[in-house]
This record gives sequence, C-alpha cells and structure tokens, in this order.
Amino acid sequence: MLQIEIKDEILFVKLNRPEKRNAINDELILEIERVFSNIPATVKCAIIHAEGKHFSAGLDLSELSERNIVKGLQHSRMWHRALEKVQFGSVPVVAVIHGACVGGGLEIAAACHIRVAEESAFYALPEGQRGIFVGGGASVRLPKLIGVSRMTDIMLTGRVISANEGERIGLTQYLVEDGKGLEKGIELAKKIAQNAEMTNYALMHVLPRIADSGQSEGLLMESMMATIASTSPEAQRRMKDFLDGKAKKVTEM
Ligand code: 1HE
Repeated sequence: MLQIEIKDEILFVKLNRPEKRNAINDELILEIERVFSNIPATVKCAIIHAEGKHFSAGLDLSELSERNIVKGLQHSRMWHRALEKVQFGSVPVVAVIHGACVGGGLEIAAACHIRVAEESAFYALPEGQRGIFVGGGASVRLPKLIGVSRMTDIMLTGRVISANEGERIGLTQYLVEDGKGLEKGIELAKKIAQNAEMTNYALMHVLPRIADSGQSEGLLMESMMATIASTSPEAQRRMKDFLDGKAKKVTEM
C-alpha cells in the first residue's frame, strides 16, 4: 500500500491504495512509521504523494467500529508515533497534495514540513460530522498552521476548504496547476537537499521546540543553536565561499 522509491537524494513515499481513496488502515500507518524510522543515510529529503484521484480519504472507517476504549487510545497513539517519525525524523518531508486531503489524510500532510497543493486539492475534517474527534495529531499541528478558530469552524460546520483558500490561510505553502505538484515537490526537495545538514536539523527539531516554549527559553535555545550552527565547518565554508564570490547571491537562490 506504500510505494517506496529513492532517486538521487530524494525518498518518494507514495500512498498507493487508490481503490479506497488512500484510506489509512492500521497496516498503512504502521508502514509509514517503518519507512520514516529507517531512512537511509544517503537520503536528504522525502516527498509524500499519492496515487489516484485523491491524496487521502483519511482514516479507514471500516476499521473503526470494532474498537473498545483502550484499543481506541492505542490506535490514536499509534498514529501519533508514526507521524512523530515523519515530523521529527532524519530529513525534511514535502507533502504533494491533490484531490481529497481529509481527516487523517490532512493529519499526515500537517506532519510534513512543506505542503504543495494542486488546484484539485480540498480539505476537510469530517470527524465532526462522523461523531468522532481528530486522533492523528491535528488538534496540535493544525492550529499552528491555521489557528484554533479556523479549525473549530471547519469541524463544527463540516466546511470544505478549497485549494485556493487552503493556500490563503496557510494550510499549504505552494499552489500549482493540476498535474504539476510532484514537479514542484521535487524542485523544493532538491533545494532542501543542498542545505547544510545542521540547518535542516535545526529547522526540523529545534524551531518547533522553540515555538512551543516561552520567550526566554526560546531565545536561549536560539542562541545555542545559532552558535552551534555558525561554528560548524560547513557553515564556515559556505560563508567563506560567499565572501570569495563563489556562492549565489540571495537574488539568485
Ligand atoms: C473509504 C473511505 C474511508 C472512501 N474509509 N473506505 N474520512 C471520511 O469521512 C471521508 C470519507 N470519504 C469520502 O468522503 C469520499 O470517499 C471522498 C471524497 C474521499 C472520495 O469520493 P469518491 O467519490 O472519489 O470515492 P467513493 O466512491 O466515496 O469511495 C471509493 C471507495 O473507497 C468506496 O469503497 P467501495 O468498496 O464501495 O468501492 C468507499 O467506501 C471507500 N472509501 N473513503 C474506508 N475513509 C487518526 S483519526 C482520523 C480520523 C479520520 O480520518 S475521520 C475521516 C474519515
């Protein structure tokens, strides 16, 4: 159900269950956890994309009815574990979204570091209408992207967000024509792969912790991270390259 491919320094992870609109059953979420726990050292960036007309219809609802309370908690924690591996793994992850990106599908996209949407993309959290609640991390990750009030509105009303609105409210960072999402994702992944490893590490692991902490702790963490990064040989080399006229100017990047 997951199609994995490595090309140069990019890992492609494709949701491949189009007949069920890439609905995520236990097997699929566990596969996601496995893949993002074992990224080869040669990989510098990953892309999550999807086969068929839709990115993902979210949780496989056919598996939901048989759970008792403890099993329900364990199930939600399984999603948390898997998506922690996506967010706090070894490489930045770009989501390329088209068609439905709803419920758990949106939770997967929210765990990625950059979201590219095609014009066909649309978003919803139908948990509200199904009588359940988000369980794959959306209540923590989505308010950071779009705010608590927008998430509340989306769930209370069952409203569908279009690709255009999604970009306007910060759910996605790039909006491209249908069929052009993967190309854009690869373009971004190639740029990400050229960054110093320390910078990507800081952006993935330190920035979100700073954002979650108070101002004084955050500023101290920033100073420590900045010092570690700027004294690394890679940073010294990159800064020297610029001063020697060998690196690109900001306007050429
Ligand atoms: C599914 C699922 C699913 C489709 N679980 N089987 N998610 C939802 O509430 C979204 C439910 N799905 C939909 O609203 C629609 O399927 C879509 C808008 C995504 C796509 O529509 P469409 O017309 O392209 O496909 P379809 O005809 O609705 O579905 C095709 C098949 O996929 C069909 O099965 P078939 O055997 O009759 O062919 C559907 O039953 C099946 N299918 N979506 C199971 N979600 C960590 S907690 C997260 C909580 C949630 O994610 S709740 C939100 C669940």
